[in-house]
Amino acid sequence: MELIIGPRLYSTWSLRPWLVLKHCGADFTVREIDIYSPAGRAELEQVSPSKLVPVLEVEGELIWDSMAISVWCAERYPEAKLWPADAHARWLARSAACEMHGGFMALRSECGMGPDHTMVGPDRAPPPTGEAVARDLRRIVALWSQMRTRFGAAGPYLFGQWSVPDAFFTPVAARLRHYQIDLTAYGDDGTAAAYRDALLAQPDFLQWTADALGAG
Ligand SMILES: N[C@@H](CCC(=O)N[C@@H](CS)C(=O)NCC(=O)O)C(=O)O
Repeated sequence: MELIIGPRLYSTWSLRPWLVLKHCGADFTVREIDIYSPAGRAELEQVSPSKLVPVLEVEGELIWDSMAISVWCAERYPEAKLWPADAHARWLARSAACEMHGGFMALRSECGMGPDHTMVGPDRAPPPTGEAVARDLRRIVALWSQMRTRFGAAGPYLFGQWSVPDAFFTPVAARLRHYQIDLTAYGDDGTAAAYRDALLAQPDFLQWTADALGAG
């Protein structure tokens, strides 16, 4: 089984399924493609049906899209409990992960990741100023605070124990750090910031960080 990813320093989409596979204890190799180089682009054209990363190659099939890979993982590794056991929490966890998967476009574009802006490493950028990104940040603070308050008693993650939404929000935590965003300006009473810090402290994310900086 091979996970094909973009550069670890800034491929937010690639980080998500990698975290999910790690949480499952899956035995997989990683192929990192420099999608910003002509040779990497050519390789991507060969290996990815959508011409995007990530792609999981398993049993002769290519599964593209980070959510599709996460859904496959939940099927293949039920013991990893990738979604909360409580039905109500599970419904909301799926909503939260899907909201991240398909939304927060202003945050993504104004606080982009790429060769000049990395998810890991010491460089930092000034905070964003646009109203659209402020709306996204207020929504993230509200969502994180509500879920943590309601479901967070069993652990530091969004629904207490680690689940798929944590993988999807880890790149958001990295953007908040890189762009030095003060969440209190968006309504946080400290709950969202504590969750951000829990995501940044995940051992698997620290491994990704070390690998990214080692390769970078
Ligand atoms: N919905 C896809 C989005 C994947 C995506 O946008 N990947 C970016 C990587 S950071 C990409 O491959 N970009 C290459 C390009 O746009 O040419 C997923 O979740 O896997």
